[in-house]
Amino acid sequence: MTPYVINEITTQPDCWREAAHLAARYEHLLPRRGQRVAVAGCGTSWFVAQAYAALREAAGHGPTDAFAASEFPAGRTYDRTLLISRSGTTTEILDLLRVLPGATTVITTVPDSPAAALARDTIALPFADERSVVQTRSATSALTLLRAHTGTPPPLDDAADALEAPIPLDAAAIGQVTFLGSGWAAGLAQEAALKCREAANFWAEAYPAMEYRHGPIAIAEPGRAVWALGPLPDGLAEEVARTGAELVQSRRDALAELLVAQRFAVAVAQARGLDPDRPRSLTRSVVLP
Ligand code: F1P
Repeated sequence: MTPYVINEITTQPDCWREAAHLAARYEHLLPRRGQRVAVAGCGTSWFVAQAYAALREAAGHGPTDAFAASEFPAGRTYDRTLLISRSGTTTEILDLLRVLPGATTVITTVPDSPAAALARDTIALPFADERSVVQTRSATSALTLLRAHTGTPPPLDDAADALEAPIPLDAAAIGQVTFLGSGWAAGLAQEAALKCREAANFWAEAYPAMEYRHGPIAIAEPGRAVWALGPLPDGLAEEVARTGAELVQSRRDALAELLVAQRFAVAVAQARGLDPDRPRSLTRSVVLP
């Protein structure tokens, strides 16, 4: 049987179109320019939060902090707090919603979830929900909505290309991948690495690109790879080449390049005889007793 995640990956451009339209419809629920904003999530949703925070600040919309929901600084106040949770059932998200003061908005694929009931406002993307445990289109659609709100439309041409392009590494042979990205793409690099760990039990790491020289490069060697989401800092490609590791780079928008990384993660799972929809030790969301 074809894994659900394959259909979920390939339908991302359609979901992104719809998500970008929602940015206009939910304008009144999204942060205004100049507001101090916090955004939190767990797992994939935390990495979406990181990417959005960097995007919003870079667009000049105001200070934006991203937190793992469990690490939200108690007592800190913001003009708006966004919580991202596909399921709307994650324990840390619900715990946070119970204590947060002020304007909270949940972005979820499940409009009647417990998180939606606790939040002041809900932005729902039911069309982007998944059957796979592994998040793909729900996360990229949430980010596309938030990105559209900062003024950037979805990179649909690059996404179409990313879904057709050959997977740039031999999924059956490569031993390790480190994903790198700068600014908003640092969060996307984390998400790409998480996809590999979740879907394929594959050793993948991620760093802000300029951090890579500060230790992680020691892992690079022949049979391993470094994969850039977005442009690399000057000189880094040459340094990676000297290690003997493969370097993957493209001109695609970093969010579109994430689709290639998602496809790679599924290819590794399949090469290993694993079901990428049912990752070892994972459930759709973490619900603690
Ligand atoms: C968050 C999450 C997923 C992860 C795993 C457990 O869920 O951490 O990112 O892949 O399946 O749950 P959610 O709060 O976004 O529903």
